[in-house]
Amino acid sequence: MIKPFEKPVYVTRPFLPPLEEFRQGLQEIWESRLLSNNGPILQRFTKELCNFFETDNVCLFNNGTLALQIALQGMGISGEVITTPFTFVATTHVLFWNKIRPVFVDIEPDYYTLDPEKVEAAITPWTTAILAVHVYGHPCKLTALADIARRHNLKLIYDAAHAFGVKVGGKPIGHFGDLSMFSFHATKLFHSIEGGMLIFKESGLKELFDYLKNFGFKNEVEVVMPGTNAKMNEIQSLMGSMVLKYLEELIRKRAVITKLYRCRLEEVPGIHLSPAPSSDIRSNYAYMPIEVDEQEFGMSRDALYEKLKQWNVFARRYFYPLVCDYPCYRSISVNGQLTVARRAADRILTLPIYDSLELSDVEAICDIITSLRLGKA
Ligand code: T4K
Repeated sequence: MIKPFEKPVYVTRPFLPPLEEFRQGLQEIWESRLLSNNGPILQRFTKELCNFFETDNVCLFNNGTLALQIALQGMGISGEVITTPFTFVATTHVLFWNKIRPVFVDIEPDYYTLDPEKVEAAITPWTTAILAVHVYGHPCKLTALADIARRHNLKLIYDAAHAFGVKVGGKPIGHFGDLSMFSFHATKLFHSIEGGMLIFKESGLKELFDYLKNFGFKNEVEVVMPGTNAKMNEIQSLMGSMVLKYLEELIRKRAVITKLYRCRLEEVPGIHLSPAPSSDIRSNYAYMPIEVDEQEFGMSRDALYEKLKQWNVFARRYFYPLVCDYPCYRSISVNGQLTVARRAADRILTLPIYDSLELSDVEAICDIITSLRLGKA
């Protein structure tokens, strides 16, 4: 008989730097009394990220949603944008806030990213951009999407909210496409409590994004455009800067957890995992998605999700329902059947994964899942 966990095991827990380290950082803020508006810690953190991403084209924001919303506005994206319905709602909301029509197309079945063939088929004279998501940190079909964007003269924008630390062919994932947005939300592998970042090709966008996130101020008396307020503050920057120091260690720990999950679950009938990534990809192990086949497993994904709660395990159905099924987007016609996306939304459960999750807890979660299949639990 497997015992329930004494304390809830959540899908994620944020990494926190040692409190004493953070306190020392706060000391600097207490002395300067600079809390926001392009303070010294934000400037330092920006430089650290420029080094990390090997580019000067970095702009920080108070969250990923506003970062992406401002990106679309600054780049002048309009008309229709081809995107995925299998994502967090914010990916679509930023289009709505820019009065852009989302065109939802299907995803591919291995890594759940936009299917390039479906993208190409959905292009119309009104299409101005592709907004693809590196969902779970899985890189999109980068070459195929870049080829389509080039041939049709479209901007290629990546929602890389899940992909901090991912590299492809040795290059940081932010180097692909015209622009990438990263979320630094507390639930992410890398976080700054809340926060967001844009990385982009065209250097000229930096000034524009800086205006847009700070009310359009050029100086004390000049407002050059109607901007909003989307600035990252000093405490967020401090947290981000401290977490960055631990990033490699966090990724290493998650790699070990992922390996154990894969080893325990890949042979379980009715549980399907994405293929291991190709050797040129450095993963960040941000999420641990499994697909549950109701027939083979003997229980639906939703039943498993509910059952796990009885053991104090709070997995999540990222991403269910599909964005196009939320009432606010239901009136938008979708392109094609979205067969793969619907299947993913109905079958995927994301299991707990975070640096401080003990391997013995991973074993216990796998024991619960396998025994539920056999009807023993
Ligand atoms: N694009 C994509 C593809 C995204 O996934 C996201 C965000 C965005 C864009 C937008 O970026 P941001 O504007 O958020 O920077 C969470 C996050 O709020 C959201 O940031 C994230 N995606 C999404 C995938 O997940 P919830 O509603 O699932 O979070 P919540 O509060 O239920 O947290 C999940 C678990 O994490 C909790 O059960 C316990 C744990 N937790 C959470 C928080 C906030 C902690 O232990 N401590 C914490 O402080 O949305």
